[in-house]
Amino acid sequence: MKCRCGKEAIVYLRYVKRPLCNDCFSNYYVSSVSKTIKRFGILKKDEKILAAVSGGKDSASMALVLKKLGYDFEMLYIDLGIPEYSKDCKKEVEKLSELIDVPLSVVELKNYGFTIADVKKRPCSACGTAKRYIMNSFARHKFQVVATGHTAEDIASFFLKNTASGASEWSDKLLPRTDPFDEKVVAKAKPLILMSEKENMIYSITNCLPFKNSECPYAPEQTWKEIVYDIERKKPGFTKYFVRGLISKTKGLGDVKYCLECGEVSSAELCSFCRLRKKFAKK
Ligand code: Q46
Ligand code: ZN
Repeated sequence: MKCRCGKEAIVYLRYVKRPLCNDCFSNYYVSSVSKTIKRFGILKKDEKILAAVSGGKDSASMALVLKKLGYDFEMLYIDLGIPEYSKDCKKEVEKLSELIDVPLSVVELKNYGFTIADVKKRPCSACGTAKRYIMNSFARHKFQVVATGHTAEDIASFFLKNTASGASEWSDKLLPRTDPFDEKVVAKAKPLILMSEKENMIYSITNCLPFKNSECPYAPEQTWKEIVYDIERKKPGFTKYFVRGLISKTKGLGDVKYCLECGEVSSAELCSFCRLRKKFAKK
């Protein structure tokens, strides 16, 4: 299988129906993230960003792509005190920091008097709370925004789980960026919100990024993610379209644009009717 540049392809992206070589995949990846960041105003060039890194492929990919796009950022690793796992992840983020030449800070949860290993019931819930708390308080004095490596699958599965459990179907966690409602709160951003885990995996491997390729021992069964993977297998592109739809559901509310051609309300520069006219109208 050849890439359209003529080199041997390393991957076939089913939803764009294209085989891509190493270089073309990397270019595709960086430009996709860049477009998403611009389209949804996820990050600004003049702000100082704190990138939360976990030792996994998603946040490693986020760090490299932010570096390539020229953003001003540093990294934070939170050592949750999970036996073996946290130590291994820390080694990977230290290697990453050296490789991409971006400063890394480490905060240990044990300095707050406990670790995730001490939490016997629902460790992931405690872990999420601890991470959010530490990220926010660490970032507050020096950074304007905290960026995390959430993927399209994270967002889609969160939405499905939330909706199915009867909880409110909407949540800030689904947004590409949330800005603070109080001066003690730092903005949160998800630059990889439209990238898939598979794309992050390929990007990490082809760029020789260090990452830990095994799950946290406390990771629960990922039923909703499995469902998302299943649909994606049957309907390539589903996850990205679904997440894009979720985002536009709120985006459309405060952010009205007008078509450059006819002036009607539109989500893009040209409204879909004018795009149709351009395509089909006889001159
Ligand atoms: S680290 Fe923490 Fe995850 Fe481990 S304890 Fe659960 S939430 S599974 S992203
Ligand atoms: Zn190519």
